[in-house]
Amino acid sequence: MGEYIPSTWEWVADQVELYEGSGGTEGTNLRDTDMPVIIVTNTGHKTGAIRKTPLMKIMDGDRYVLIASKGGRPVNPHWYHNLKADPNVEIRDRTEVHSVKVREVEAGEERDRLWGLALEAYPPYQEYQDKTERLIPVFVAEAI
Ligand code: F42
Repeated sequence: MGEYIPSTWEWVADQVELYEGSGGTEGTNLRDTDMPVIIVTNTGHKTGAIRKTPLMKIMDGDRYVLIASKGGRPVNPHWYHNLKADPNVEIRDRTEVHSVKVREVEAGEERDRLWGLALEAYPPYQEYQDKTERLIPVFVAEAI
């Protein structure tokens, strides 16, 4: 693993610093909301750098669901490519850190069900999907 390179989006890098710096006791919600956030530690597939990506906390039972929405921008987030290259990531959920293996859930029944759970937890995902041609990728994380 390389060294940690913070997100180029300052508000994101700031949230990671507060979340991790407080051992998962502060900065654990989406700013100005009470919606819980997790942090996915992944490996940059080009740089080998450690990347830390806050995402909304979406659960399917005891499995985490990761939504590569990037606010509905036309291209997938960089972290999407990192997870495809190396699905072994760590998920920090407040004070707990889980080692998991993620897999992308292709279009179909399972994805529809998971997308429904995502919308329940964070309705703006639908606005993001309406903004872009790309089908927003859905990952499910299974404990190793
Ligand atoms: N993003 C989501 O997609 N879904 C969410 O549910 C979500 C929730 C959320 C909650 C709180 C918060 O603070 C942020 C939240 N975000 C959410 C934003 C998320 O954390 C990411 O910032 C966002 O999805 C964009 O991801 P990104 O990986 O495109 O990040 C950019 C800004 C970035 O860091 N780019 C780096 C750069 O230097 O430009 C490169 C990052 C990288 O991983 N590079 C790879 C490498 O090898 O190091 C190469 C990757 C490649 O493209 O091949």
